[in-house]
Amino acid sequence: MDVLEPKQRSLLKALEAGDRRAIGRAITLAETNSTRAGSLFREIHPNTGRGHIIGITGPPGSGKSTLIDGLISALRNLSHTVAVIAVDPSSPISGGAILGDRLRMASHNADEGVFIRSLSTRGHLGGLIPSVHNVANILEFAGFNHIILETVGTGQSEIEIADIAQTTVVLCTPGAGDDVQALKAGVLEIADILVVNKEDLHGADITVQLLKAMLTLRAPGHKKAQVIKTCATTGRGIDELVTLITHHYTTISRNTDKVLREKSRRLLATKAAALFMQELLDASNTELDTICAAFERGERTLAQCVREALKLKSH
Ligand SMILES: Nc1nc2c(ncn2[C@@H]2O[C@H](COP(=O)(O)OP(=O)(O)OP(=O)(O)O)[C@@H](O)[C@H]2O)c(=O)[nH]1
Ligand SMILES: [Mg+2]
Repeated sequence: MDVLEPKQRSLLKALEAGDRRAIGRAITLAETNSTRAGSLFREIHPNTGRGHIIGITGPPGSGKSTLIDGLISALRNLSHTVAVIAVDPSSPISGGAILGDRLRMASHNADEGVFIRSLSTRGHLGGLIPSVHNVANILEFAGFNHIILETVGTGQSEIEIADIAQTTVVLCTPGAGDDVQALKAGVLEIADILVVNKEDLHGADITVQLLKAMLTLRAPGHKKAQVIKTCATTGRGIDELVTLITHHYTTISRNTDKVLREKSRRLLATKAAALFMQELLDASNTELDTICAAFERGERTLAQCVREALKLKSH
């Protein structure tokens, strides 16, 4: 049982009360992945699981931030609180996109029931999972009903996000043949809801038909995904999207759902990989040096060395 330092104890109290500065401080701890944060997160974790984590992903410029802005308004009208984390897996915190996101959601700045933060995950060992997961937990602990994770759909990151989120929304735009093609590569598999945003542009209906056709090709027994059209700039379709998102949440059961169990397994595996990697890279690990030396001399294959390193771990 960890004993929290008095400073951490008071941070925890402030967090529970939803204090915004405390939330900011805790997120910074999660971002820097500091070892001191470990005991804090162990305290937070059992008290999470009450928030609905929604992943929103899609190609650059497909309208994710604009749509989220509309979602925030719709959820606030229902008196729900909303936190948004714009996850940027590639670039360090800088002006550009992050500033754009802030401006796009600026109308909610003065609202106590809304919290928006960008998270740079570049340089994190083992992908995004450890920090994003901790940040989502912090926001749940601070009492937010919905935690929206925005991430650009460029590869692995959105698939990782889908393991954290209970509901995953994938955006694309009409007529963007390349976007729809790109969806094939795994992203379609993670979608609970597919949104054709920018429905005001030509070809939205064809894109919807195309996506529905692609969905029928998913593996049998695969979860059903809904397809809808939205126009984020005018707000058309957003109420329907909120209905689909909340409905999806109520239909999944956290403990028994097969899909959730798969997610938990992947989450666990990713976290384990990150922790193991950290240990392996620890310079004081002399036993590992022996294994490395055998590899360098060509006495063992890489796979054999990995197995030996894993054995070290279980001792
Ligand atoms: N015509 C039209 N334009 C839209 C719609 N939704 C968003 N846009 C515009 O598309 C552009 C990109 O929107 P963003 O919300 O920044 O897109 P994003 O997916 O968050 O972009 P990144 O975070 O950079 O990947 C902006 O100029 C929006 O005004 C829509 O429904 N119709
Ligand atoms: Mg954006």
